[in-house]
Amino acid sequence: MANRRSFLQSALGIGAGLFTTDKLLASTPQTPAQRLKESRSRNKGPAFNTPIVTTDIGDLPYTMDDDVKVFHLVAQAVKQQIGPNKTIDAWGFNGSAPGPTIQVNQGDRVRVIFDNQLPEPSSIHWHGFEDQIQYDGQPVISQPAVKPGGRFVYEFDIHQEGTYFYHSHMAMQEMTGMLGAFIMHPKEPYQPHCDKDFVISLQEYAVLPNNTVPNTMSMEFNWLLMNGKTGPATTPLIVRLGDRVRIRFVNLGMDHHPMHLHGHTFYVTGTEGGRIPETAWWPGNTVLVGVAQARNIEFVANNPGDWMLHCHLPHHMMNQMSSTVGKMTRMSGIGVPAGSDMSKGMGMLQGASATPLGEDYGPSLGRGMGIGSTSDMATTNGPLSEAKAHAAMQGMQYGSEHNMAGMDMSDMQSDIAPNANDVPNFPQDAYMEGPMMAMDKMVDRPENHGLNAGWSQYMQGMMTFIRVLPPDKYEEVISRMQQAKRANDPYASLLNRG
Ligand SMILES: [Cu+2]
Repeated sequence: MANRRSFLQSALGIGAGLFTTDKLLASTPQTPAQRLKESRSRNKGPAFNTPIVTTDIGDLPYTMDDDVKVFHLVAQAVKQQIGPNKTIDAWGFNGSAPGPTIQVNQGDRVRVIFDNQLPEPSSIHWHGFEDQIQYDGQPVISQPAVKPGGRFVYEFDIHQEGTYFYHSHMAMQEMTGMLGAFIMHPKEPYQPHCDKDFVISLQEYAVLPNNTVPNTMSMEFNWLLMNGKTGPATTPLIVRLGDRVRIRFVNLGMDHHPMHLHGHTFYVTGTEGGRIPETAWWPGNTVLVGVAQARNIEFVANNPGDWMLHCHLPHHMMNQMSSTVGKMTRMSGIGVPAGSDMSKGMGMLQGASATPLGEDYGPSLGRGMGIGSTSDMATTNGPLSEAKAHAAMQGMQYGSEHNMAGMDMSDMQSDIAPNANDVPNFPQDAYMEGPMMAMDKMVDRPENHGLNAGWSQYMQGMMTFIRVLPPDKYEEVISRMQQAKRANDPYASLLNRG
């Protein structure tokens, strides 16, 4: 009964505003199982804000200076591994792109010490903040540009609530990864209580197949990311059957993303302007997250299964999309350039002079100025000689199973109909799904435990799972996540609860 009484005190909001999330979590006497049961049965849960989980990214830690929460945000060049065998040179914050999520409470005083370790000026804009002009982060217009090696200190009294973000206000820096989520938890916790709360930042990059540097001028994107990872490297969202779940999408790129959830109907409960009154929530299974917008969705995960959560633009459900690659095709008869390695079979690594992928030509994806142009120049983003390709794709030269540089495309024949070549529209451009693309082992992690073998062959681009697990499977996955003891685990706040 003691637990019950404590729960009711919490539910009634007694003293709720006085507690930070961490303090309240530490002092809440119920076991996680009891707490989840209560919240499921009542739909009006304990009066605390569920800490946010930013899969694959995590949080920016803070220290206290009297009553001020102090964050130290460092802009820097980062190596961001976006998928198996694919690491790009992005610009981000504190080791990742996107940068770590900042979580504060409404009413907090917040200081962000910003250090610029980039080779050019920068500054940080706080997207959606009703802040003072000197902290708005527009170089020269509202503050001095922060020079390489320089520092600027931002100060905020947090009076808003909702899903916000921070980013460089310089367009090319935005396009190379300089953004992060900034969550303002409300003083009065949202009702109904959500058992899980996730942030997913949506990004796209244009990176040529054998390169590491995003082409920030390009309008043709071939890597589509959630929290800095592309499917199947995205870490699934783990929830327990019956949990009420909130997902906050943040978009700071060049494309809009219709985010679609399988198996459930959700309500849109918040925007980049904060909470939507309940009377104005609208139901759906797809929410369009436009550029510079945030969209919060909530639903009760009442349908067990491994459900896809993904952008529904077909070209955003693929990796390595590039019109300069040509047909990715299969060994199926006469006239189809397949059946040999990537260089001979597809020509994608050949460097004949004056071709779009030639040795003497920075490939297109927006960068080339036209064949023969005197403005063409060698860049870190090209060109595509086989030798350079192999140097840039060392991770792809594993054992025979994943030796893509010397890949035998006859592997792809196994699931093709004998008359495939007689069927109009076969082979499709960039047809890449199938057994050859399975890489379950390469993306193995506790959160993937129990997925159907071969799952990874049909998950690419801006895709992940929300795994709605019955109690026994949920406990098993959570236990494996705990045993992994990963440093700076983005799931730490959830794992520490149990
Ligand atoms: Cu999309």
